[in-house]
Amino acid sequence: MGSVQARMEAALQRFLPAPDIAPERLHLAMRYSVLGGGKRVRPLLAFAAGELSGADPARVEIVAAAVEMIHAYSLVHDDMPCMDNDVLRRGKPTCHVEFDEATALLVGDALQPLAFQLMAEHVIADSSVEHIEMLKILACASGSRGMAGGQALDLAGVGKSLSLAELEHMHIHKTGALIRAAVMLGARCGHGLDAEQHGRLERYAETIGLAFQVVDDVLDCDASTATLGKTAGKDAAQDKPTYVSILGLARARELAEELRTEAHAALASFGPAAARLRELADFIVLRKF
Ligand code: GRG
Repeated sequence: MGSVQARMEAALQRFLPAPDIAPERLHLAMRYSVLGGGKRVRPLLAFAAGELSGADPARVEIVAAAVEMIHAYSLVHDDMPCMDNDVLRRGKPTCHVEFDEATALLVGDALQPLAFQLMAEHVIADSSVEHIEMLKILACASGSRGMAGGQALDLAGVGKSLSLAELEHMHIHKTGALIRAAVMLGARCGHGLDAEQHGRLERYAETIGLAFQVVDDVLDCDASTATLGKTAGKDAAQDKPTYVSILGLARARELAEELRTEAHAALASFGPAAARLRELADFIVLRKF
């Protein structure tokens, strides 16, 4: 994990505009929001899936950086006063607090196209048809039928009681879509998987995407602000429906374990090549931050 995280930090440093290029303040804010923090779970998943499909790590680095830029933009916008209104992210002041709201908005506006530019201008596939398909995967995962749509459902759910199915539907989009894209794009950088194997990998990705959110909800009421590097206890304070509010803490923990078992089952026939994906399912469920 450490080597992928270090590699990603160096890659993102290179791919982001330098802070002395105009407009300096925007570029500084983009770098502030992307660099020097975060678990890099999505890049780790992309590299693990790439390992499974025999991908060239130089290709995986591109898709992993693109996904991480979309993720970073989503956090910057999510923290803004018009959305979740938070002041702490990755252990430091949120982008709009450190800079200002207009800059935070522009950081997201600029990171999103930069992700697509990066994928468009590097060779990440053997054919242009596959290359366009990969761009489409990221676009769909980010848009109104993916992450942005999930965020809309999340905002609409504040103060309401949701059923478990409705909560799951929201999270499959808000958090799950980008996690799934990270796995599938990493795998598509290689060429060793057939349609049936892609299906099993998708099942793995969807399962850990949900597990990630269940654990996030558990940690929100279970861990401290200092450990998380973001404000703990916010879901309850904002009267947000979560796995913990619907199922209770003990059942939510059990559900995360069940999802971990399901994720392992989806990988069963892959053998040792899926070792990293298995480890990441464990990390996602057992993490404490
Ligand atoms: C603003 C269009 C738009 C979307 C925002 C994903 C999202 C949608 C908002 C994030 C809100 C949130 C805290 C969701 C819980 C799950 C989650 C994505 C947590 C943060 O991801 P980590 O834990 O963060 O991977 P790090 O900092 O480690 O990268």
